[in-house]
Amino acid sequence: MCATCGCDTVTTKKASRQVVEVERDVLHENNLLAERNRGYFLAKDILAINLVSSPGSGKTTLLERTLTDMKGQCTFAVIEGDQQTTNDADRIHATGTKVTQINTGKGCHLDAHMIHHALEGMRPPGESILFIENVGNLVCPAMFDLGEKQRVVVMSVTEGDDKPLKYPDMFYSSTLCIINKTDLLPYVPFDIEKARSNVHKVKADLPIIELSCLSGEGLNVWYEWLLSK
Ligand SMILES: Nc1nc2c(ncn2[C@@H]2O[C@H](COP(=O)(O)OP(=O)(O)O)[C@@H](O)[C@H]2O)c(=O)[nH]1
Ligand SMILES: [Mg+2]
Repeated sequence: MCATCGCDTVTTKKASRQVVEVERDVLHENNLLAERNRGYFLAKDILAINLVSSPGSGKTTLLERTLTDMKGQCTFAVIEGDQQTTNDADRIHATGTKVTQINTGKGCHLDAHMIHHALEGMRPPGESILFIENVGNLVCPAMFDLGEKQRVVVMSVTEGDDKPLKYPDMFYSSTLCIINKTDLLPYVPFDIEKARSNVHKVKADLPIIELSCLSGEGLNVWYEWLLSK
């Protein structure tokens, strides 16, 4: 069983009821804190963006490119979430951006409480964009509002075009879907038409941006999206 959010396959009715109750309490408390974070972001004019995906889809690479290419146009800060290591924070630090790493230990997602604490420590500048890179996982982070304004789900062409159907909560709760690693399309059996259709089966109006952090193709569309928010 997932230690933090209680996700599990439940076989008995009683166990099922208990899981639902625990889940309700945990999520209720999280939602209250998320509203506090949202108020903080609003007051300071901070655009908070929660980046969610399975591990390895390219979240940190997308941030490295964005922070470098848009330097001078916007002020950025980053909160990194991983179970262990400061690897991603080190990569972000190398771009010259203010960054805080949260290690969740056995936890499979960031929650609003962790973000609240990180904000107290880092005090991101006003009128900025705050990226929050969530723990790589297409399940639990969907349930935890962090107080963000935008939730961006990143899938990559090496993961298979069926992922939106398998993990619909993540795609449904997002406000943008990025399909990354399009440079690999000639080499993998990924049907991009089917992927688009699967995304829209889950959420008909979810915008999709196709890009490659490696070749840079499509990044301008992502930058335009960011500036429009
Ligand atoms: N071919 C290719 N590889 C990429 C691209 N974006 C990221 N990667 C690679 O994918 C791997 C995982 O990237 P990373 O940013 O650490 O993923 P994260 O776990 O989602 O943060 C790394 O080896 C990256 O170099 C891309 O657009 N094309
Ligand atoms: Mg990462």
